[in-house]
Amino acid sequence: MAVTKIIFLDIPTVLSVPTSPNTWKVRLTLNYKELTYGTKWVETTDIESVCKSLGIPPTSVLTDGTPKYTLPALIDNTFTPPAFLSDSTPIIEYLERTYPDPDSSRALCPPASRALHALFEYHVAHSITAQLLPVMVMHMYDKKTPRDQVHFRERTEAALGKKLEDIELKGKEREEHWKKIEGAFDLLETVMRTRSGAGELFTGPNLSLADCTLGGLLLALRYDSPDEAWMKVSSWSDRKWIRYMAALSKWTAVE
Ligand SMILES: N[C@@H](CCC(=O)N[C@@H](CS)C(=O)NCC(=O)O)C(=O)O
Repeated sequence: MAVTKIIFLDIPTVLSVPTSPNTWKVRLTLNYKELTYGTKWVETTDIESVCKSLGIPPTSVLTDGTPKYTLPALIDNTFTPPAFLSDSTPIIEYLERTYPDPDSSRALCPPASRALHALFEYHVAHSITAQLLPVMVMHMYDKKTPRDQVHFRERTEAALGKKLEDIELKGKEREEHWKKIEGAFDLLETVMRTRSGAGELFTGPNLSLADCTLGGLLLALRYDSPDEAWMKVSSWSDRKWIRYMAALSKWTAVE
């Protein structure tokens, strides 16, 4: 039996699938590259202690100077010394460098595209991801494991000074907020329509780093909130996002 040398750290939920957009971004890459890997499931509550014990680096530093640890993370034991990685984009760049596809048209993030990809990530983070909490907070909470629910409630309520239930927008305000998010998705669809050639993804039929980012976000919305977020998103942009997810489905397996 082949020994699994790549260990991918992801966050469990009460579903049979993860719901973190950032971990999905790397899982899509691993599946697209057909790499053999095993998942180590780590609840959010344990990310810091597990990463420290394994030697995985933090991804940022908090205002008080404490290092912050996040998932996804990845350990690659294929080489000596092994690679210990965190942060989705650097992990994907490592996988791309270390396991390049012989067909260069299948490259996820050629070095010449890095600046455009960085701009894309910035745009999605600000126009979509940063807008989601007031309409997604309880859906996110519901899908977390019982331990992570306690951890998420404590940290989010302390950071925002409100109960989770009061962060959630209701009624007209909620619908207006969704409309704003719809506008951001429509803009992406308009831009994607300017591309010639076949395929629903950003650069055609093959995956790019931009698709890992957007695809990870769409998967998170679909699994965290099938009855609200995904119902809405799937009706937007002339049903573009249904076709987009169908194109992505080849790479969404969770072993
Ligand atoms: N820049 C990081 C961000 C990763 C991130 O924020 N991950 C979240 C899960 S989606 C996390 O690990 N949160 C743990 C925490 O906040 O303690 C990346 O792109 O990987």
